[in-house]
Amino acid sequence: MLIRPLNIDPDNCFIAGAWRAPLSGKTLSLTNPSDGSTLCHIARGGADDIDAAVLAAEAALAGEWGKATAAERGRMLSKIGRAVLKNIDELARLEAMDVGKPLKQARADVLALARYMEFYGGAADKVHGETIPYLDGYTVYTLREPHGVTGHIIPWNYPMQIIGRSVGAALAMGNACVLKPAEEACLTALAFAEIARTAGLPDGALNVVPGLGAEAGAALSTHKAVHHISFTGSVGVGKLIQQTAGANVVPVTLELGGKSPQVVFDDANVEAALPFLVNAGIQNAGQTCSASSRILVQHSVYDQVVDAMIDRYQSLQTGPALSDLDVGPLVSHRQKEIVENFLAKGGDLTIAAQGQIIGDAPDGGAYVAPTLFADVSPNHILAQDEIFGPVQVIIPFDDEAEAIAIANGTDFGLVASCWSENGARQMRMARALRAGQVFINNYGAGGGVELPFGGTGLSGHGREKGFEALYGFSVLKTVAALH
Ligand code: TAP
Repeated sequence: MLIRPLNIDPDNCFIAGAWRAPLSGKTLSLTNPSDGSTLCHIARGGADDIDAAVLAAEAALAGEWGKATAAERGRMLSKIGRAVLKNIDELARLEAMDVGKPLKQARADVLALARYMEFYGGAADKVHGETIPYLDGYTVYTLREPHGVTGHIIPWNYPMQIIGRSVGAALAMGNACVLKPAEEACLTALAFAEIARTAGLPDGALNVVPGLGAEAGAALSTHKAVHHISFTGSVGVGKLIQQTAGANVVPVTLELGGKSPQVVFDDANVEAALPFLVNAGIQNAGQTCSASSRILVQHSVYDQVVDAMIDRYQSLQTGPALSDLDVGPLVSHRQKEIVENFLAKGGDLTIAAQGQIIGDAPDGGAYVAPTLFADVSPNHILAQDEIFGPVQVIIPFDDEAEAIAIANGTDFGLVASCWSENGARQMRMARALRAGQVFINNYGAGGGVELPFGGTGLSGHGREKGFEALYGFSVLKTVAALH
């Protein structure tokens, strides 16, 4: 079945620049989370398909793609970025239907994907080795080389953004990629591969094998001819991949979850903070690794912040993705169940406010009303575990030391922000907060592709985005010549 106008054949894998039926002949059905209808069937790729994709990637490295200069690779990526932009309406609509994301959020993801291609296109020929002064008679220099075949296992929440940051950086450095998208959301991954092929990306440089994590994903992460794994997803699967890929001594980048705090001090510009406090929690229905699910507020401004957040929550509207409201459905009924189980664990807490699910939201949709809890103890399960839904907790604190202890008091360390007008406090907090990214008087800095991104603790390790990703997707070789 062809999805036009993007020309994707979703019950097939995309291998060596062509649509290929999965060798098992099996498919999976893909559901529209806005109404529960079946969108289409997708390939249930398995180990044989992963083998074929890895072979195609190796052939690309031995052929045209492997021989391309850094400047040629860069031009190719820039061209793909422009082609992505030309398809913005179709890609956004496809993502909205597949993931359940409100249309304007899906459009932002397309823009980000195009921007990643532009950024990594421009950066491809700017990463290089160096010469090193050494003993008399030696010339010593380093080369930055691709790993070879890179494996990319991605989740359903931001397919296009994660493809941009990981596949974009890997291709820039001259790797050939095998991508295993999530079974709940693989359509834009397939569309991207087709757009890249049409733009001229050589066959085999990017291969996409949809399927189940336990089948296609496991086969990719344990494949002996894959030389680097980039994984974004849950902590449990991340730990597993660290072990299985580690058994082949393959480097792994893990971008896992978070329980990211925003800390609001009494010297903050509260008005400026308010939109960030809520938006960072409910964007993509809270299904964001960097979602801010904990809001820490100093006592003297506590009531003001809680009241303002309650006001905002009461105006939030949830409904079908194509209606383009504040919040869409969750990606699946499975995810809805996970979030509802968490809400049940908050039964001892008082709900401060909830958004509304609009009256004509289809019964079959995976909707959860955004829910705000106030006066939550830092050790409560809702303040400790990643929920991955539109749920935020507000926690009061007395002073800076207590704020730091609470903010750092989970197993995660992805993002944190500090709201304060005191410059010295800003600097102290930037150092004290345990997180891969700290934002001062903002949250997320607009998601710029230039900013290295990754975590510490259970949030993972390694950095993607920005120039830093290019180092991760390449290997340094030292050459010492005696003459
Ligand atoms: P995961 O199971 O971690 O899925 C992420 C990716 O890994 C998917 O492509 C998945 O495939 C694949 N995968 C699953 N098992 C695998 C295995 N044994 N070997 C290799 N790959 C495997 O996440 P999920 O089930 O979609 O979501 C569950 C929870 O994970 C969420 O509630 C949330 O807490 C967290 N999560 C975090 C993130 C980020 S960005 N940190 C993103 C999504 C979810 P299939 O899904 O196709 O089976």
